[in-house]
Amino acid sequence: MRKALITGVTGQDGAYLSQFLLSKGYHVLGLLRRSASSDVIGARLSWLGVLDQIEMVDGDLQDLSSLIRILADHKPDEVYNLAAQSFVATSWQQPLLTGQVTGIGAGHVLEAVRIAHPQARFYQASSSEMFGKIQQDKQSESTPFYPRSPYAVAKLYAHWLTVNYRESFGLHASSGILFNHESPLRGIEFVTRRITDGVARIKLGLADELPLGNLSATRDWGHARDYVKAMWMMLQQDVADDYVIATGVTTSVKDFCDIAFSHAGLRAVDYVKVDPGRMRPAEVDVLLGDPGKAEAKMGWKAEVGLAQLAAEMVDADIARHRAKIK
Ligand code: NDP
Ligand code: GDR
Repeated sequence: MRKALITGVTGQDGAYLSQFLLSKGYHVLGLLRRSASSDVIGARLSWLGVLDQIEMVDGDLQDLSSLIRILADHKPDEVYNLAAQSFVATSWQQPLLTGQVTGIGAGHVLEAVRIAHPQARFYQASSSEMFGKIQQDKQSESTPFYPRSPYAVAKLYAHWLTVNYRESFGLHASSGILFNHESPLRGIEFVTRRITDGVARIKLGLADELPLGNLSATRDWGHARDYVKAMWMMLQQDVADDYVIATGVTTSVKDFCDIAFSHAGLRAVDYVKVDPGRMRPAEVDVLLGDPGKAEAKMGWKAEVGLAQLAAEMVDADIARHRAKIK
């Protein structure tokens, strides 16, 4: 039975990747950091019905010794480094913590692999945020990076360290440059989920407006379920490499609002308010990915379109709020 270690197992992608790997017959190990709220920490895994099929191992991305011990004891075939301080807005409030976890933390995982189990195949969760102030209209693996937040700077460190460990030590280390991907399990602070949760609360009479920040930013949004499959595909390649994972379509925050509100029979214009306090110190205005390499080399293609994604998220949020009201 193949064994995979997932850091960030309690997050959105960790949950979908666990479900995907379990369906492929893997033994899944999840890195779990100690929390005083351990009763709620597996909520996403429970939602997908996979929590009790995962072996949790105690560790933290900031604690190298715990990672070395896990790699030495369990010798996983594949290591997926998904753990991060992943919210861009918070990275201006906690830039150094973000650097420690999102940047140096990836270095800790790479070191643990190099020291304790270099045969493991390694996946790094890189990000389209690294393109930041875009240097080409459509971003591919060869587009120069221009990070616009402490988060993106930290991700760039982790990205290049992954490339460097592949070239220096021969590790099978791949970096997935993933564009935004969403789902009903998206964290509530990210814009799509803020919108679909807001639609649900307005629809059920629990709120009468939705404050948002920059409505003109555009993102290339896909579904997390499609994207975790691409992570796995990268580690099945004979030669490790880096891949852009995206849909090739970009949509503004405003248009996402229109799609989500209209799914619930509402008009976004009646409820969305711009709150200047939600603007970022430096914005990534437009992102649009070119997933051509992933399709040509791995046969990967996004399957879920934006309307279907938004509908699934709105329906899930309405169901959640209905269950609370009852
Ligand atoms: P989430 O924010 O949902 O999950 C982050 C995970 O990291 C959580 O499991 C969290 O644990 C864990 N974590 C945070 N700090 C530590 C730490 N010190 N030690 C161990 N674990 C820690 O992120 P997503 O699932 O959305 O994203 C997964 C990865 O992909 C992240 O690295 C993100 O930056 C990256 N990414 C995401 C994209 C997206 O659109 N979703 C696009 C491109 C890249 P806890 O539950 O305990 O807080
Ligand atoms: P992003 O996602 O920063 O792209 O990072 P987020 O959903 O937070 O923002 C997307 C865009 O929406 C604008 N926006 C708002 N954003 C939030 N969160 N809340 C609001 O009220 C709001 N109003 C407008 C933002 O300014 C921005 O332009 C996500 C994360 O998952 C990263 O970890 C990942 O690396 C990238 O996607 C790819």
